[in-house]
Amino acid sequence: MNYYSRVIAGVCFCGLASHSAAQVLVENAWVQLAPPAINVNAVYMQIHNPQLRLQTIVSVSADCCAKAMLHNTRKLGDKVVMEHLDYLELPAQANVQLAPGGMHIMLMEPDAELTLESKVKLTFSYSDGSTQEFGLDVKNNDL
Ligand SMILES: [Cu+2]
Repeated sequence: MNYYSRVIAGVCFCGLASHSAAQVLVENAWVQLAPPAINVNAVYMQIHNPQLRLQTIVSVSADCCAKAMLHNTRKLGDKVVMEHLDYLELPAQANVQLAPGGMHIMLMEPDAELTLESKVKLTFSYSDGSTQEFGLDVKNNDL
C-alpha cells in the first residue's frame, strides 16, 4: 500500500466511524404548550444531518402520548390544513426546520395533559432501522 492509498483508507475509516455515531443533531427542540382543553401538542426544532448521506425519519413516537406524527402545515385557499407526512428526508449535511406554520411533529392522545413541568422523550426511527431519542421541555408560545 503506498502513502496515497493509506490516506484514502484513512478517509474511508473516518466515514465509517461517523456512520455509527449520532444520526442527527437537534437544536432548539421544544414542545408547544397547548391551550386548555386542546389535547394535541406540536413539537418544533432544527434538525441537522451531519452525515454525508441522506437520512430518512420513517416514524416518530413519544413517551407522553399514544400517537405522534410528522405533519406539514399547508394553505388550502383561505384555510390552513395539516397533512400527515409518511416520512421526513434529511439531506446530507443540511438543516431541516420544524417551525410554526411549517413542518412539525404532532403529539396526540396524551396520557395526561402536558404542562410546563412535563418532560417528553421523543424517538426518531430511521429507514435503516436505527433509532434516536431526545428529551424535550414544554414551553409557552412566546418563549
Ligand atoms: Cu399537526
